[in-house]
Parts: sequence; structure tokens; C-alpha cells
Amino acid sequence: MTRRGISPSTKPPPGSVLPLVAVIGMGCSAAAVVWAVCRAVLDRPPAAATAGGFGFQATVSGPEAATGTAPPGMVWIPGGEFSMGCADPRGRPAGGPDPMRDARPIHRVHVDGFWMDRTEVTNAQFREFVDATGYVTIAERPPKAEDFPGAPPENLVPGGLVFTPPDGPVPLTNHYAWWAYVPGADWRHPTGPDSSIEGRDDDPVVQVAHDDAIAFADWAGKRLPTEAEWEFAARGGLSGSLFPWGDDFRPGGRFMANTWQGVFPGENTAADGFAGIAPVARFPPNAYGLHDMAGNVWERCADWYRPDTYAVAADSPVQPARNPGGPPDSFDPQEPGQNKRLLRGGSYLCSELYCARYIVGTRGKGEPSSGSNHVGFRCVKP
Ligand SMILES: [Ca+2]
Repeated sequence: MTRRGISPSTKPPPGSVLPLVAVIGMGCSAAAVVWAVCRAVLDRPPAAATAGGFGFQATVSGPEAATGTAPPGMVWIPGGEFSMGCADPRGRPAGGPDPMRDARPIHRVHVDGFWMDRTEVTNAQFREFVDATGYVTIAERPPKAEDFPGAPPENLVPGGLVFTPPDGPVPLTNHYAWWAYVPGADWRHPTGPDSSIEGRDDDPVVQVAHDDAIAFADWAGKRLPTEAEWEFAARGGLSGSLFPWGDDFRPGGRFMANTWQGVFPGENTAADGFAGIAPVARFPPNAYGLHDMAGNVWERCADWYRPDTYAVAADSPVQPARNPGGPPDSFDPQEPGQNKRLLRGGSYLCSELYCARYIVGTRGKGEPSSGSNHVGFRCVKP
């Protein structure tokens, strides 16, 4: 489904019911990209896991060398063949409670080389795009009544989803408890009309929907990465590691990513230095020179989400898959009426108690036509 129905590519299928409660009515279920982990609490952790888990083979970097000069702010990702996916991380340090079943089987994938933005797209970069084109993001456009049948007119106002921590403990199975639809939230006002990005030029832009990201990428002569490209890049040539830098979440005690410390969602100790979004590149890059491939903000990928994507790929007679672009459609059994796009990398809201999707092989998903204040993007260029 689309929130505003502006793009044929993300139009809901005929007869689909736009889940009003998701965005306009009650707040957030559709667009809150954090994974519910109901299933996880029912599962028992594995007895043991080896580093990286089973099924990984070495990454073989492609022969393609970069041609020409690097585009500004981009680094060359050599491409090659790698093992894509995630072993069950439960029981590992910072492994979280979710078995991550949709990230298996681990399977071999080839991607061609490409350029990738060294960081998430920043507010300053997005402002340059808006200044040049006059582009108005989806969060700034009034929702159309026909897209939200039955919605009270007072709810048909521009806005976005904002993380709104509760005052006290809440069950982690109900993400309504910490997401709110906030009128007036947009990329210039990430948490609502009284907020601002003044002095935050280097923060990743948020409150941008999938089509907003594509519009930026088109203007910049780039595109969104496929999920396979994103994971190949995030792994930085390592094979089967838990994180973009290796298997130790805090090597030498050092924080390597902006995630959540404390008891999510009410207690945020910000031990890593950032209670919310961090300016880009405040944490070390991976071996390819990419910053913030774990944590900070989720990053949009081009692919549709399905939980069986990897199973289909592993069963294909053509091995390894070459430059896969994901399935032709979306299905999320947790919210069957909604189309979802891939999100990767987790955000500053990810915690080992909830949604440990800073783990490099894990997958996220999000309703594409809504913005929120923990989803951004970066681009690639062939
Ligand atoms: Ca943090």
C-alpha cells in the first residue's frame, strides 16, 4: 500500500484495504519499521552458535576495478560473490531475541561492482536537492481522502511517524506504544512542527518516503541499492561476521555504531554518545570505507520485502544468483494487506533487547509511503 498513492510502482493491488489505522488513524502500525518480535519470545535460543554461524563461505571480491575518479562522497565496492544471510544470532553477544528466520537460508550471491555513498544522505544534501528542484516530500503533502476511506477529516493532515517513548514500561510486542503519527513532522521538522534541522546539516535526512528517496537519487544520477548490493557492501569483504566490522560488538570496549543502550523503549542511556540520530560518520567505517552501515538510521533498499526471498533464491537452478533485485511483489505475513520495501542496517532505536537488526545479515521492512524519524537512505551508482 502507499500512504499517498502517488506512484504506480507502489500502488496497492486492486481490492487491497488501506490500513487506515496504520498511519492516519491510530498512528503507526503500518509504517513502524521495527520488527515485531512476538515469535521470538516463543522460541528457545539455540544451544550454541559458532562465529558467524554455519553456511558461510569466503567472500570472493570481483575483478572489477574502479574506472575513473570516485564521484564525490562515494567509495568503490568491488563486487564479487559472497554468502548472504544471517545465522540465528540468539545467544550471541548483542544477538537479540529474534531468530531472524527471513534471513535464511544463507546462500551465495554475485553482485557487480558499484559506487556507494560513503554515508547516509544528509540534511544538507537533501536540502540541495529540494532547493534545486522544488521537490515536496510525501510527508509534506496533504493525504487524499480517497486514499484513506473513512478517515476523519481532521486526520488528513501532512505529517510523519515519530518515536515517542512511553513514560513507563510497556510490552515489547506492541509498537503502538512508542510510535505516533505527528502532524507537521517532515524532513525539516523530524519530530514535529516545533523541531528543526538547524545546525544538523550532517545528520542523515529522515521523514523521507521510498519515492522521496528515489526522487533524490534520480536527481543525483544515482539509485537505491538492491538488498544484495547493500549487504555485500556492509560486510566489507568479511564473510559471516555479525557486524560490518567483525564479530565483537564493542571491540576493545569501543562503540562502533549508534544503537540503543538501556531498557528499550523507556530508558535511553546514550552510552554511545547519542540518544537520537548521530551526524554521519561519527563511528569508524568498515573495510570498504562505509560509515554507519549498522545503526543510526535504517537505510532504504530498492527491493520488495518477502520472508521467502532467500528460500526462493537458494532453490533456483541458477547459482549463484547474479545481481538479484528481489521478488516481483511484496508479502508480509505479519501485515498481509501491506506492501513492504526492504530496509537494512537498523537504527539508533535498535537494542539487544529488541530488534537487533544492526546485525549485518538481518533484514528489516517498511511500508514505503510513510516517513519516520529513524529511516533514511544512501545511494549507489553503477
Ligand atoms: Ca545511541
